[in-house]
Amino acid sequence: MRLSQYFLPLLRENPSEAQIVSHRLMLRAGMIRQSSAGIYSWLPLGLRVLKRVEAIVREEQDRSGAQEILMPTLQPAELWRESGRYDDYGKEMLRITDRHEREMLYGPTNEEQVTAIVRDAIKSYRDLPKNLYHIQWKFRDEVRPRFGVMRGREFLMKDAYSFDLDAAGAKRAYNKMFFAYLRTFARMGLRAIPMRAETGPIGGDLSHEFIILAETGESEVFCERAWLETDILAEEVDYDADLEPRFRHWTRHYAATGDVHDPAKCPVPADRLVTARGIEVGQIFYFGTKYSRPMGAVVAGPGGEEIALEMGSYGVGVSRLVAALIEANHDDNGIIWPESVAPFRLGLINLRPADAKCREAADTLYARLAGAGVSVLYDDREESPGAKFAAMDLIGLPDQVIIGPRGVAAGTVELKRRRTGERQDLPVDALVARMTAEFPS
Ligand code: 5CA
Repeated sequence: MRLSQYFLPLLRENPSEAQIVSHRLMLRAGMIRQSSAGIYSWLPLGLRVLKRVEAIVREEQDRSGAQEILMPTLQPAELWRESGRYDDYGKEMLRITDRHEREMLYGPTNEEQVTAIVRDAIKSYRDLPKNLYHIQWKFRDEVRPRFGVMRGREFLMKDAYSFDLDAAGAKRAYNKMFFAYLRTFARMGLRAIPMRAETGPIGGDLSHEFIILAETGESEVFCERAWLETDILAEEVDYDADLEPRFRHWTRHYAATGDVHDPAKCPVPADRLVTARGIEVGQIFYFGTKYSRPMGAVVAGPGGEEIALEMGSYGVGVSRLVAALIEANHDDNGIIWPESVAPFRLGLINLRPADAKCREAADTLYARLAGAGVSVLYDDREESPGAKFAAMDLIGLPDQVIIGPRGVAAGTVELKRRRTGERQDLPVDALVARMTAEFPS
């Protein structure tokens, strides 16, 4: 993509409404714009990151055996009356009336909707287990939407729902999601610690929140110091194996959110306990028959007996993750994207677009890299070098390749790694080989 043609409305000044660094940088880097309180448009650069985050979430869900569906954003109120949550949910639910005076709502979550689908389609124990997920916009009329997409009113969530015949099956489904989550966040380069958590309006008695420690986090959390030295899993997981021993291993260190932490009962001595703030990027729940019983999601067992389905639900804050990734990866000059979610692999800066030789060298390199499948944002604008460097640092692509008259004369380009600031001159062929070896097309 040529920057001269790209829609990238950068802001020079820090927007006054943004209180945390990720919100500031998302606005300054032209990733999002606010539409109304807690509701945002995603601009090209932001959307590319959102899609890459979504793709990692999707790959790890698929790998674990969950199947993707797509449910609507608007749901009928009757479904929520069946579960009893229509009145309980309170003001956080955005209620809508259609032209026929039918009561609808913009879904804050989908337990009811998916339970109705499975209830109508699955009648026999032979058709279980199942785990269905979707990646869809949600709406929660938060009292205090804040911090940009971190706590929005409209936000993108991956939510999965498992259906099993008994509690043991439901725990197997829970364990699979637990490991899918460890892998998902690890692939994004994030240290997300699974912590025992309260179940809130979703219900149930077993739940973990996946928490990234950050000073700007909204939750108060407590965990054993050993967690901070643990390398969080990205290794292979055999989803057909019994994951319970491994689950025990990964939950052996104490970690709990403020809602469930009880200092009087905490098993960890004070000198080994870390009290911190964290960002919740995912939460998983086991709630048994809370929805299946009132909604009649039952199947016939082997002896013809009725079995109410054992359920769990599993959420990832996809849009929140984009902000969380920035909280975890930035410096004074801007964002530093991990390669796995970067909007472009590298930024190509032509220092002298007016110089015919520089232009030809940069155009040729751009075409070669693009042809090899490397995503490149090519700064071909007539701007000062300082402005170009500042813009590239702000948007945080993992690598910058700089072309100037000196290098062109010598047949080299300069490679700058955004994270370390390390610079090196490379022959053009070596650069292309390196980029294509790292990212085979
Ligand atoms: N149905 C269950 C699991 S599928 C559920 O709704 N869980 S949740 O309430 O914990 O939400 C799942 C994830 O969505 C959270 O872990 C969080 O990362 C994200 N999330 C929740 N509320 C917001 C919000 N207001 N803005 C951005 N992300 C949010």
